[in-house]
Amino acid sequence: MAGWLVLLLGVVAWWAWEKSHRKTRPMPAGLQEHIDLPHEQEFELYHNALSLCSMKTRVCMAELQVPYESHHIDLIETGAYENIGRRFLKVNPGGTVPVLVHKGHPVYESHEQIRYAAQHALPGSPELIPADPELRAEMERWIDRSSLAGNPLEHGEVSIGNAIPGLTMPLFAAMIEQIPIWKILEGVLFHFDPKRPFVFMAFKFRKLHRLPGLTPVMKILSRSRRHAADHLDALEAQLGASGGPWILGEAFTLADVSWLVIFERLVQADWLHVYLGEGRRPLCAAYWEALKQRPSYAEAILGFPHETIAYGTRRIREAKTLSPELREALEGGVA
Ligand SMILES: N[C@@H](CCC(=O)N[C@@H](CS)C(=O)NCC(=O)O)C(=O)O
Repeated sequence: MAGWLVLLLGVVAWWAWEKSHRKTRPMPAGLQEHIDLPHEQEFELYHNALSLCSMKTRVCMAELQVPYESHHIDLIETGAYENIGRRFLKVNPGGTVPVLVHKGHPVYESHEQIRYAAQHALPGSPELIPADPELRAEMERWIDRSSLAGNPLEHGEVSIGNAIPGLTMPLFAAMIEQIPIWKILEGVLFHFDPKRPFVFMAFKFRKLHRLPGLTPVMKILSRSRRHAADHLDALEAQLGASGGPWILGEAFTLADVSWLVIFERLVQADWLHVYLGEGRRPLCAAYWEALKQRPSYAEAILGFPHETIAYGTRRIREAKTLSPELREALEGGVA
């Protein structure tokens, strides 16, 4: 009995010590000149293969042809909670990726990172911000309409970026099959938002085919699907108005950087056919084909393959093929 008590006290003491050394707090967006981080290159990027926002900053750096030191940080979906480890929290006490570091100073929030990188790229880098103030304002609106800001499961009506986490839930559920429970437990103990690890636990226990039984998840999913459809309709109209091939017309801008990764996630989570299949939104379909031809797509997306993402996409496709009920639950209704 005394032995158990000592063990229990030891565990609690360890947890309390760890917790006090893994303090997180929301960080302000943009460049933090007062923070100095160790660095070797002018630009360094802390990012994750799956993360939508990380993909965006990688695509931006590739478009600008700016080299950077790459630090891959695992999230639980790709294998471990490295983002809430003591080392990474020194880089971002907010515990999220991506973080762009310029001359040792971090820039937080991917939509700020792409703006910052485009303004501080090397001389001779391609221009991704239009000089014309009206076009620039238009570009900003399309960046905002694809950014992930605030609570990732709310405000999908404002931005498709905030509808994406909801749409990614089946992919999370599939990927988490590959991750041992004890790794998710680390999140339960130390994550800044304890609800998130619990959701992953629920996915782990329910498994993909029983996802439709999780009513709150299905509510978020169907709301996110509706919001995504509305944003894609707006994009279809914009591509028609601008004449394409890009959002603002002839010039490829940060708005396109920001939307490229939205389409990539629709592929990864197996939604693309729902939104663009059978001739739906033909201008978006042509736009996505054109985006995939950009060298930045090969470099920043295909260049960072991840086994667990590939497994997750395969798994969703197989599960929907094997179970028409699952397909109907996930895909039926609004497109
Ligand atoms: N608004 C932020 C979002 C950052 C964010 O939430 N990143 C996610 C990955 S896309 C993350 O690091 N999540 C870690 C976690 O939930 O444990 C940005 O645009 O950079």
